Amino acid sequence: MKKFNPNEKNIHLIHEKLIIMDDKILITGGKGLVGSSIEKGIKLGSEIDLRIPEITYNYFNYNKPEYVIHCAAMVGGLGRNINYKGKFYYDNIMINTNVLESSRIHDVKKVVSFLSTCIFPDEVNYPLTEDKIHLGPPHESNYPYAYAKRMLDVQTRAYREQYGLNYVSVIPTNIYGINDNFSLENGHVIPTLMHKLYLSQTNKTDFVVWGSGKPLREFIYSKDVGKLSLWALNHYDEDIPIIFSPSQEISIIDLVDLLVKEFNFKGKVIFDKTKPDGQFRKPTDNSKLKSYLPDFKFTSIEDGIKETVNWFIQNYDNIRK
Ligand code: GFB
Repeated sequence: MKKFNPNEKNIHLIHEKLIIMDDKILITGGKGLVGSSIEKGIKLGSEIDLRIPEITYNYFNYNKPEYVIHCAAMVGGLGRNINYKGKFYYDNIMINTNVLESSRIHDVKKVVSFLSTCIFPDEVNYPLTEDKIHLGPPHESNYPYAYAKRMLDVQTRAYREQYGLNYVSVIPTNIYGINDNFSLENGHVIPTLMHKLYLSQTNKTDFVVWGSGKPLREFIYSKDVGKLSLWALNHYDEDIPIIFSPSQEISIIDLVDLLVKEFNFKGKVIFDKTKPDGQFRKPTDNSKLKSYLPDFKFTSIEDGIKETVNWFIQNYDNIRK
């Protein structure tokens, strides 16, 4: 642990625990699902276009953040990934490259970057562990996003090696929660199905779900990701990424049952098999995280969905949709 320097205003040692002061942490993508769940830091939204090197550089030059939690990305559900493959590659490779390079040039002490479990190979021995990221091609539905995120892992490790920078990355599974994007075309499965159910309830129409319902997914509540990313900023220093997941799978059919119950929906549920199922499953092994935080309590999917549905209904007029 670095010797305490009283002149250093933004770092305090409390009981040997490193506490980084609020105004020195920059949260890119700070107004999105993940960024807004982090209870610290300067929340940077899309008002600054991080795809443009000069704009990114000038922002860092002017604000001089000392720590960065890098959540900014072009994201979306299965449908958006399939329909915007070029943009998913370009936007994410540019945003990540600029944020890490501007961080390096402006002496940012630590960057925590976000990957996703969809970057893992589609065909690999399950469960997914951190050492398997580059062992084969990702699923064809989202390979541009997956490779751009894999390159964020590569850039992070390269900067550690050449510049000795303590930059790290984390791999959350599918995230859901308040402040999500509830778009019917571009959203992830949980927010999109919530929106569809709400409309079916209101308009007395059938509730149409994509695909067979057989795929399996793991979900983590955004507030848990917020806590874990601050933990990583303060305590995770390894060169390989770490998986953030409760490592519990649920089928889309069972997820639909949970949502139908939460909305007390009595109408017809239809599985539209003309729509894609995407990757069949992405089961993770979270024992690395457990080795650090054996007592971390993940929010149950029932509680997370209940809280998100209440927030969704109360904020319907102002949500992203
Ligand atoms: O959340 P989701 O869009 O992303 O879809 P992925 C998950 C599953 O939900 C798929 C089913 O099996 C879909 O077929 N599903 C059922 C629906 N109804 C719907 C619906 O109305 N909308 C959507 N979107 N899905 C993404 C990656 O994959 O996971 C991203 O493409 C990112 O890059 C994200 O990594 C976390 O889990 O299939």
